[in-house]
Amino acid sequence: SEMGTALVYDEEMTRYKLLWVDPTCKIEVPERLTVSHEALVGSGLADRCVSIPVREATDAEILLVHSEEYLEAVKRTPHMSLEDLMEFTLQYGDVYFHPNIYHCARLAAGAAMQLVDGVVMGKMKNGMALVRPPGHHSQRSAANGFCVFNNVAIAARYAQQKYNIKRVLIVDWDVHHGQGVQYCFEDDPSVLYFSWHRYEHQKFWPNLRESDYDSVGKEGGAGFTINVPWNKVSNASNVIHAFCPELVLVCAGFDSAIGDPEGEMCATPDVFAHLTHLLMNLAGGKLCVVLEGGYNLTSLPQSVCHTVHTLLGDPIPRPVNLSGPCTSALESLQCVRSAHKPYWSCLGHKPCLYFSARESQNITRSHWSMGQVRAKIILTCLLL
Ligand code: X5A
Ligand code: ZN
Repeated sequence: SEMGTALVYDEEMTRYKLLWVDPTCKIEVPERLTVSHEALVGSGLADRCVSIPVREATDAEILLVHSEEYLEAVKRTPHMSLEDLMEFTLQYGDVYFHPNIYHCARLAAGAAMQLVDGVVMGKMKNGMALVRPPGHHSQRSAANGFCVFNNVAIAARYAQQKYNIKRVLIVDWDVHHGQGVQYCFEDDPSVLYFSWHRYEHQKFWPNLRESDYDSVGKEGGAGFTINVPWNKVSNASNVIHAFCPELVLVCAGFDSAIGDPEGEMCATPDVFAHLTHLLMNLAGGKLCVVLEGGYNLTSLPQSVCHTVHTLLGDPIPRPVNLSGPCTSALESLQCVRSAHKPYWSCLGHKPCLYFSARESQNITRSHWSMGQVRAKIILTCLLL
């Protein structure tokens, strides 16, 4: 259908897995993709989308973000013995290699670009790419955090180069900080990177100093990196509108969803309908959602379905009550705001946040409800 919602998926990306024992990596399984796709098919959502085939990213496209040495090194992995693969893996953090992961990583980056092609050329209004491996932790010369090539960063550069798009917004709602995306664009004002992530004063992976709110970008890109470490919050929607993106890409991790073994949060899957809905109001609706994390095989497919439902224009579930975050989150809001004030005149006025003290207390007490708090904070920062 014309101007519909694109779905980019290929079963080939399920054909790699962890071949040795590694407790850190065992959650990144092929079933993440199969259950998500089956849920879209079973609910009739897949039929309502326009299927776009994947393709392999070319060398030149991968080199938009990665170094030649790194690409050449990864290219050798399909021919390695198990022993060599294990050794190759050891130089990177929280990632594994497999003889077929290089092929899948090329397809994952290619899928993100296929989605950009469809949306930017106006064949579809928006869309989602279901991919493995994820991308947002991978860096110029490093695999990291289950990621090999930085799918969304490559897609952003591709959109700029091929379609002359000047301003790309990347929203990262994965529970982890996408440091790979941040490094790629930290000195570049043409890509605004906005990430919410669990941080816990550097106790949560990837445990980086530069994931904090005071990393705002460098040189010409100062003000164009916005980090909202959990449980700190910013009124960033003014900034996002002032930036006036021509294209919005989402690093869509669903590892903040309920029951996720990695995120340990409890956002209900309908939260992702709201996030999607809010982002659909930017860039004339040009929205490309690309899968990153999400490791609970029940909540992941539900979250994916909520996202695609919303992309298709179906009514969103009743809005969650926006009564708001705790005092420490409000304090942190001020931190993010003051860190960004030198760069954005729209941050000059005070945000008006309305919260009930009773609920704030309830939600700050138990770890279990952190996801709910996070959901509210996210919605609050986007709505204001
Ligand atoms: C894409 C993603 C998480 C890696 C966690 C490693 N990666 N502890 O969610
Ligand atoms: Zn993640």
